Amino acid sequence: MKLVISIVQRDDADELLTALTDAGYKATLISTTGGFLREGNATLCIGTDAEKVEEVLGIIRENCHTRTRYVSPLAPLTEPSEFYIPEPVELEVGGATVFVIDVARYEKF
Ligand code: 2BA
Repeated sequence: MKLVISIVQRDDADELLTALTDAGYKATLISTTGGFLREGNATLCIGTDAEKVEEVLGIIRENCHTRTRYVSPLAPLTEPSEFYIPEPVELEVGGATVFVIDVARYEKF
């Protein structure tokens, strides 16, 4: 058995969850925060048989979209007389960051 951990953008999470459950997969949605942007994102945990992982990855690929974000970097420490005009930096965020890990044991009580 494998555990697919997929970090996605919040805007894609509902659609992805629906597509996964419609295809018969069980999933848990956790609200998470990205360490770099410090913005909310979503993490889905999907436990499934090893031979189903590629299908799960296909569903994730179809339902998660890359978006461009512009972020203003923090001002460096400057002398009071110096002006700092921040240049927005372009970032490509998502579609999905996925980890597939082996499950040592799976129990349901
Ligand atoms: P964040 O950490 O908020 O990162 C959002 C986006 O900012 C990233 O998109 C990437 O384009 C950029 N970014 C992240 N760290 C950076 C850095 N040190 N320098 C420059 N740009 C940086 P994605 O790569 O698509 O990542 C989206 C979210 O997936 C991340 O949100 C984080 O929550 C998660 N993630 C990505 N890689 C991860 C990893 N190796 N381990 C754990 N979580 C990860």
